[in-house]
Amino acid sequence: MRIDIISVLPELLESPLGHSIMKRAQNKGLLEVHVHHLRQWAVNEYGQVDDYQYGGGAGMVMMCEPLANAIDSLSKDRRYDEIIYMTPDGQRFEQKIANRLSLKENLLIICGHYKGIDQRIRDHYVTMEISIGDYVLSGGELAAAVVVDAVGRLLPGVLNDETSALTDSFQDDLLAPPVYTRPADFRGWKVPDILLSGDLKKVDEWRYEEALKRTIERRPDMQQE
Ligand code: 6GU
Repeated sequence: MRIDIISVLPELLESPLGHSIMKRAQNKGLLEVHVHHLRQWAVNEYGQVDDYQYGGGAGMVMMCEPLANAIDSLSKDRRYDEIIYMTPDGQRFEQKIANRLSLKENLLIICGHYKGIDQRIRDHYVTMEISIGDYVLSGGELAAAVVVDAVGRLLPGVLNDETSALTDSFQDDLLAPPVYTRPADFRGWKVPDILLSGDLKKVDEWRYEEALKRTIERRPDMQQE
């Protein structure tokens, strides 16, 4: 999968996407992330990419022309499956959307800043608008990094243990069960006996029951089949 990102603050994306699993995904050639500075499509020598909003009011708006030129230019080299705009008024990001996006070949993500981007770009180019939750960030970059991470780790071959994405919280509309490692007794705090029993069927049943209990208690809003 290839993901292109348009941003006015590319530095914000480097660290989150340059480590651990995201680094491995890219080193293995399973994920390509290309961050493009919007300024290279600025309308003048000052590198202007935003302007005052029509109708007045505080806050700048990202202009049509640099964004349209950026998208047109990038679209010459490949056909994007989705052109995604990161915005707090978008569709709430969740595991099912990550799953769906992980099946695509080419994604283009636009990170907004200030008051956001000119509505006409949203109307004529953007195919999907994503929010990562009901709070406001200073820009779309951290949200884009969240989406790239959630999608990238689902690509076949990225995780070491191929089954481990399947047992994540949310993958079956269930939170994950508690986990333990050595020692079996730490300060008198014991690991549940069942996990030491070696009975894999019992362990699986216990994990399922714990996951269910945790989900009902903490997330009564999550749909139980
Ligand atoms: Cl995608 N962008 C911004 N600026 N704030 C957000 C967000 C996105 N999702 C939640 N808050």
